[in-house]
Amino acid sequence: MSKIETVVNWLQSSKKTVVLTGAGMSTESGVPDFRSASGWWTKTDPQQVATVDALESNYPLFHEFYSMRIQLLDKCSPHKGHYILADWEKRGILHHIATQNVDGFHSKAGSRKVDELHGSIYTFRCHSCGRDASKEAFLAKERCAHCQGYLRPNVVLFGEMLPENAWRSALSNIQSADVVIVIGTSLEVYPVNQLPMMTKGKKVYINKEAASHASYFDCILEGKAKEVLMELDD
Ligand code: BV8
Ligand code: ZN
Repeated sequence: MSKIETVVNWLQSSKKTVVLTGAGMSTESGVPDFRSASGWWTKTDPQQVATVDALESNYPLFHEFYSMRIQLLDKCSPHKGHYILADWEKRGILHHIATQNVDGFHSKAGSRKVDELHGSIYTFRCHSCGRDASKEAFLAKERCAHCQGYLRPNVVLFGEMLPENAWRSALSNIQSADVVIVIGTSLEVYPVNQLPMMTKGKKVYINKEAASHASYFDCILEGKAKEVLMELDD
């Protein structure tokens, strides 16, 4: 039996299937990932743009990095793989998605049960007083109308805590799953990289290259997320 047939059998007999995604889930939508050859962190030092210190000590660079990503994302959209996962939720094959992605593509494709572990690049707040802010105000580099503080997207920067509810939900869903499918992540970022170790039963890893975390996975499907999901969905 091929690996794909094995995973399809797991999906059909699983009572609870959870998917964990990273930036490799969106590269086929035209959105760069972070750590592969064409990733953001090969061109930009994350310490210079994706930390609280970067925001507070070099706001122009922080603002330029996130504005550029928002403008790129505005031109991209979910691909077939996102829609397959949304359809699996409707058909009762998939029960929950935990994503590190901030692009909102799973929800845009119709998935309803999605935990955004690293927040969203599409909602904004004042970094000082926490008041909500608009995308237009952020892109126009306006200051907070209430306290003149810096505006920022609601992404989780390095050193910041993950959203409590999303983290707890992802933890309990993955721990109680029969099958966990991990798609398009290097699993380099803590604490999300702890999740695969907390699973029992069957775990599937879909990346372009073999997982450096192979020991956590019962099956490694090489290949691109969209292609593999389309094969699994046939
Ligand atoms: C926390 C901002 C406490 C949002 C991101 C020293 C100093 C400070 C902190 C630390 C430190 N050492 C460790 C830490 C903790 C730190 C961390 O892990 N740093 C590491 C990297 C050194 N973590 C944190 O600070 C986190 N907070 O720890 O708080 C805490 C404790 C307990 C419980 C809760 C909290 C905050 C982490 C979030 C940081 N924010 N970015 C943004 O701008 O997007 S991280 C950044 O990496 C993104 O958010 C991204 O989602 C995340 C993970 O990356 P991946 O999604 O895995 O992407 P990557 O490119 O790495 O991999 C893609 C893979 O897909 C590749 O393997 C590629 O081959 C593959 N692929 C590509 N295309 C495809 C494909 N596969 C299939 N198909 C394809 N088509
Ligand atoms: Zn404010």
